[in-house]
Amino acid sequence: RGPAPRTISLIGAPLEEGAGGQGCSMGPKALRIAGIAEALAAIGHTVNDLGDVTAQYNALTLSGRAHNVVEVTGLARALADAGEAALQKGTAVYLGGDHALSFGSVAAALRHAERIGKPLHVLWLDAHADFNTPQTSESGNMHGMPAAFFCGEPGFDGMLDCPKLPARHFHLVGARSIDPAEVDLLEARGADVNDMAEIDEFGIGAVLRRILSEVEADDALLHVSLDVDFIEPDLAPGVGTTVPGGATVREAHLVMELINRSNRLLSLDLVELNPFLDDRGKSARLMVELAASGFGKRIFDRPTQPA
Ligand code: Z70
Ligand code: MN
Ligand code: MN
Ligand code: MN
Repeated sequence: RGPAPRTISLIGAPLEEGAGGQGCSMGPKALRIAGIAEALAAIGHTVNDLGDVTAQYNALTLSGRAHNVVEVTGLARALADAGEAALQKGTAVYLGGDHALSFGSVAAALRHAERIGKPLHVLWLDAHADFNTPQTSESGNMHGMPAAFFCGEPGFDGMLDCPKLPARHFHLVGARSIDPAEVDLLEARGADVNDMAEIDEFGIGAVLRRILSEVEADDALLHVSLDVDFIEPDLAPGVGTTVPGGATVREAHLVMELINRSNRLLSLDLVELNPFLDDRGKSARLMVELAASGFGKRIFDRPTQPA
């Protein structure tokens, strides 16, 4: 007996202009080769791969540092529209692409939640907070900014329209590399920051159960954003920005299993996979396995591999 069947739309977002280096544009292809559609279908879900979105570009400048804002905005707008349509039919899984794609995927979730009159919570599984603005960012890389955008920080005028997420509905888990300006902003806005020290002290299960109980108490929908660098770099090397001390395979699986059990999942980002840096598809396969756990694959369904 498996989980209740869902209709899942896969939407490719081959964005790399939000990151500091190249390679994430190959992420959607790598996730498809690693079997994302097959893995979700094997659980019993109906999977529709909508292909990669195509962006249209319009002139736009922001004040401060925001590299490639035209490319990021074009992709994000196309993704927000495609995502919004997909969410009318069921669940969306976004195949990234760097983390700036979440400007669009979270916009879609916020628009959908508003339309059906439910609150949204966002679970951000990441070594980073991605809470910079063009004013605070040292790097200018827009993959470090989506959470500040959808929580309503100023500095993103003209990018795309969506309702804003209350910062206390932004649940950051796995953080271990937050810039000083981000620390101040997260604190001032009341975001829910759970760093690795808390995971070590209380266990990731306790942290997740507390977050999911808040989602349940709000009768809310949940968007999950999974950055490859949430996981320990040795286990998932296919990412441009590695920070030691990440989640183990077991911790990451437990997170996804608890998300599945909550039955609140609206949409899922799989982001920052850089196949150019990966080790024989290892990170791509792990991301597919984690996504499958989020949609009801059980740990005892896994085959034993030959040595
Ligand atoms: C840094 C910045 C970041 C991801 C790196 C790093 C941001 N805080 N995000 N990798 N996914 O440049 O803003
Ligand atoms: Mn990120
Ligand atoms: Mn990150
Ligand atoms: Mn609330």
